[in-house]
Amino acid sequence: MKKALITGITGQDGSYLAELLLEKGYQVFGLVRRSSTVTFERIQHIQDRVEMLSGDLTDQNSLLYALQQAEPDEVYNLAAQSFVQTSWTQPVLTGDVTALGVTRMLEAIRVYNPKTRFYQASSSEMFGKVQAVPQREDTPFYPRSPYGVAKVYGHWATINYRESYGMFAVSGILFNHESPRRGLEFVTRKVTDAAARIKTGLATELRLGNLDAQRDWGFAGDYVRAMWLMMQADEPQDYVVATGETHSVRELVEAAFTYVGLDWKDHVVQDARFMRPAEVDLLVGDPTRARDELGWKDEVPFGRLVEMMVDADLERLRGAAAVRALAER
Ligand code: NAP
Ligand code: G4F
Repeated sequence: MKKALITGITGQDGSYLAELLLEKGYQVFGLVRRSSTVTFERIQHIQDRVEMLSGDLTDQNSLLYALQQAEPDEVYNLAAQSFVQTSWTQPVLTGDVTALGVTRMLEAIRVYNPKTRFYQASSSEMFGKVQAVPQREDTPFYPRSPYGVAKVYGHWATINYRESYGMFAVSGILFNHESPRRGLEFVTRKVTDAAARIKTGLATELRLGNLDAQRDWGFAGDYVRAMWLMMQADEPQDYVVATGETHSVRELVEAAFTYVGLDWKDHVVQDARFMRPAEVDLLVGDPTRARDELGWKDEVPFGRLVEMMVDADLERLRGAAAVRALAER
């Protein structure tokens, strides 16, 4: 039985990846950091099938200890301070976790067992102010946030350990991917949650920043398959994982509100608080290498993704309302 250690298992991608690896018969370990509240909401349904190990990407010894406990064949490093906006207010923490955390894990693997395969969650944010359209594996980086800068560091650290020590260390340059499990602070989930709230009478307006930004949005469940495929390849290689289609935030809002029968213009208010000091205007990836070499393809188109997320938010809010009504009887 293969063993995998996932950092960031309590996050969106960690939860989908853990499900996938369990389906494939892996023994799954998850690195979780100490918290005063429970953070297992996304993995509740599989919690008893996963072994949790306490650790933090800022704590070198905890990573070594986790490797000793799990003895994994594969490590998926998904943990990060992953919210771009927060990276301007917490740039040092973002660098510590999202950049140096990668080196800490690579060092732990090098010392403990350099034969362990390593996956790094790189990001299309590295392309930032894009130097080519669409973006490919060889497109130069131009990060536009402390988060993007930290991801460039992690990306090159991964390549450097591969080249310096011959480790099987790979980077997936993943474009935005979303799901009903997406954090509420990211724009897709903020929009689908708001559309559902307004539809059910719980809210009347949605405050957003830049409506012109364009993103290549796919479904997280599809993207974790690409991570696993990259780790099964004969040779370590970096891949762009994307749909190849781009949509603006305005189109996203329109799709979500139209789906619930509302006119977005009646509810959306632009708010300077959600504008960024430097914006990434346009992301669209070219996933040709992943398609040709890994046989990977996205399966959930943009419109279906938005509907799936709105449906899940409606169901959650209606469920909560039914519970409240029962309690008030
Ligand atoms: P997410 O939902 O924000 O999850 C982040 C995870 O990292 C959480 O489990 C969090 O734990 C954990 N974490 C944060 N700081 C940590 C620390 N110091 N030590 C250990 N764990 C820590 O992110 P996601 O959307 O699943 O993304 C997964 C990875 O892919 C991230 O590295 C992200 O930057 C990258 N990425 C994401 C996308 C995307 O569109 N989703 C695209 C490209 C790259 P808590 O639950 O305790 O907070
Ligand atoms: O949903 P977002 O916050 O995602 P962003 O910044 O693209 O980053 C996500 O994708 C990256 C991959 O490219 C990941 F590496 C990263 O970890 C994260 O998962 O914002 C998307 C766009 C931005 O242009 C932002 O300015 O939406 C725009 N936007 C407009 N109004 C907003 C809002 N974003 C948020 N979060 N909130 C708003 O109110």
